[in-house]
Amino acid sequence: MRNILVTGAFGQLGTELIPALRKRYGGQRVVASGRHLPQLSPDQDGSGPVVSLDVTNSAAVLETVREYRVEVIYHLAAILSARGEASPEDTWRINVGGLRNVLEAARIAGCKVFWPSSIAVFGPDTPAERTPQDTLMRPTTMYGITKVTGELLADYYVSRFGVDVRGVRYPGVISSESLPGGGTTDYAVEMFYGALRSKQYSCFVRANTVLPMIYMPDCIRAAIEIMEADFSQLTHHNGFNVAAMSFSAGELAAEIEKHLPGFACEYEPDERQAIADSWPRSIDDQVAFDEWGWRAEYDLPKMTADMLKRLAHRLSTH
Ligand code: AKB
Repeated sequence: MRNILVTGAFGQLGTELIPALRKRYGGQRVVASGRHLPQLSPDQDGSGPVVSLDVTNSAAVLETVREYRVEVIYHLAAILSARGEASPEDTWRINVGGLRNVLEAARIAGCKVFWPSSIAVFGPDTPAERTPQDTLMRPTTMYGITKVTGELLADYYVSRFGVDVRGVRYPGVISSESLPGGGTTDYAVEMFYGALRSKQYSCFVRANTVLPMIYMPDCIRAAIEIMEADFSQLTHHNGFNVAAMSFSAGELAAEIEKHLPGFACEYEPDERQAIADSWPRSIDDQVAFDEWGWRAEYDLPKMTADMLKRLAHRLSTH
């Protein structure tokens, strides 16, 4: 039996995708890889293979794919939007170079690939409300530019080489098990930590900033469902819009306060405000529903209640 390789396995998505894949397909079949290997958490420790892999090293990517007899790659390794503005060179090298190396290895070794794009492919000229699947994509961040390039490259590998590459455009991802790093939507996760730890948070975007978000269980389900969809039913392959909820930073604070009375959120916008302002406020994901049946389960109240419960438990036990 051939195996599944996850790159960027110790980031925000990987931390929860790895256990989900191991539960579904078997622990020993799922190879978790990262440039730097962390101290293994109890649920990762011993639950499956772990390997050090720098995705910018094309030979190492192909070697790992061959050594572990990989048939599916979930390629998550990337630099996010805010960090991308601090290091545009590295962002291009890792996001575009890394993807190209993975696609080449997939072409040579006959693998199927999942690659996440982002709402960052859109820019200030894109319709901001219920942004359609196929629309203007002129992002103003390096991260967004790498994601548009990635979507085009992934589609090229589908049409030119017949490689099975699929993916979705994630909105901001909210999760209880690990913090995101270097993104613009990070405030939506940090706010929960601030609320539980000290009943206060200083938010780096304005209260009226509205962005699309998704809760991690939906995010993981989207990755698995698109990969298990019937390829012949897909017209699009990469960059499916997936929506779950849209809310302002102030609405999130108010929802948290319902559970934690006295929670106080202040707003001190920084340079990330401009990035947030260039992205859509809500997403139309009808095409994902039509082609592979996508439907989100979590809205703002349901996500907030679950997130507070899980994070409170995690913070009290770590
Ligand atoms: C970011 O904020 O950079 C990411 C994203 C929306 O892709 N969370």
